Amino acid sequence: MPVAPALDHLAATLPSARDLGARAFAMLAGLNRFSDEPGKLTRLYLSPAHRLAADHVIDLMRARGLSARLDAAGSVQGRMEGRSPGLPALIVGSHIDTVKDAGAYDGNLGVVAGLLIAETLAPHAASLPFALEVIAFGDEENVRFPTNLSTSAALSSGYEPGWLDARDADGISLREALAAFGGDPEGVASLQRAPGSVAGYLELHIEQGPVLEAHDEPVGIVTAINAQIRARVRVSGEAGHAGTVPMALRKDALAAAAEMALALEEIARGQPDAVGTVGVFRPEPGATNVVPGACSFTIDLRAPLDATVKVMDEAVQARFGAIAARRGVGLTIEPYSRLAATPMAASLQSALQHGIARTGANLKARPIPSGAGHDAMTMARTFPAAMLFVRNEKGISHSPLEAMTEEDAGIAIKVMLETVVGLALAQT
Ligand code: HGY
Ligand code: MN
Ligand code: MN
Repeated sequence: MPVAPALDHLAATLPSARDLGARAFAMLAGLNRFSDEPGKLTRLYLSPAHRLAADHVIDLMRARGLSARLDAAGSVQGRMEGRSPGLPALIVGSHIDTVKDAGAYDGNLGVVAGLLIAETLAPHAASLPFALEVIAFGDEENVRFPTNLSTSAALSSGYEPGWLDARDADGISLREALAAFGGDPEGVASLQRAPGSVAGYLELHIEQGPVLEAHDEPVGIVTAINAQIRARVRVSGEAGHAGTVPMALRKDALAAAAEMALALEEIARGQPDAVGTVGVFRPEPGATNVVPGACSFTIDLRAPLDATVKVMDEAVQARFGAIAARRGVGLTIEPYSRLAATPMAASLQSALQHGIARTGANLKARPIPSGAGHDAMTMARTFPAAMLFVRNEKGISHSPLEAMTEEDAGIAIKVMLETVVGLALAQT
């Protein structure tokens, strides 16, 4: 079929990287007004700020020709039909939930990129060989509930019905929070997409690491996403008077947990390209003059290979058990998240390489692994998925110090746009 003249014309009239960068930063400023903590960016899954941000994204989508709705799991789904209704969708997405006191770009940038791509392609939708969808997932950070990329899992596979009964720190269940948010707990199961209904998933995301900056390159193509295990650990000892219990008779839960945290650090240091983190550490009762009777903490183990994560997991179990036995304290380790190492689709990696070439800029298509988890991991379970990384300053992320340049944002969104146009031209 001859290339639709509109697409050929479109390819020659795409907005510049500079223009895309400026529009992206303006859109990010608007989106990041919505936070649950004044003066910080905190937007946890199903929070009031998440709902305000979701409503804002719905408005942005509708203003750009997408039909848009909040889905049963609390994500925002926007869709634009292609040259005929019901075609498989090319999805451009990321997440709008954040960690506590987050940076402005983690997740949000990828959603804004999708909006700008939709805006550019909308006038030519009737020539597109696929539907275009933009999705703002809502639970990628899994900070509020012990879930695991739940909202993208709902569309792909691996959504665990038990998550609906998980409770946050205030004892609110995900089911209750989702209903109050305007989602539909009973409707989550029907979000799952048939394999043929999604042509592919593309996600633009800040690297959150130092590699691109070290090579002075603005973008990289993700080859695979690291495997990870997360678990909750609870140490139970004996609370006591800090002034009277002799050291030799103590069952100090915090001291035992601290020794375990250092053991975890040592285990991770001993494995190739592995990382291990204790991010949450809660001694009880938390009073100066009380020997802690209990201590709960989380562990997060990651590595490029499943086998390495398995070795670390087994070493942690053994070392933690030995520490607990020696100190006479109780120990429970409850894994709540396991993600296998996830290669990105070769076909979409080459589409991104082609997109980089189409920009005509002198850009390298550096292959780069991802240490951070992303919704692309779950989407890759069912559909071809790929990610483009963009440089961010010193790789700092999950911090208000997260920063990037408008110029790099524009370059990266231009690459994403050219990738989508390239996919359309190739299928026309
Ligand atoms: O923790 C992660 O890897 C991601 O940023 N949620
Ligand atoms: Mn992210
Ligand atoms: Mn993140």
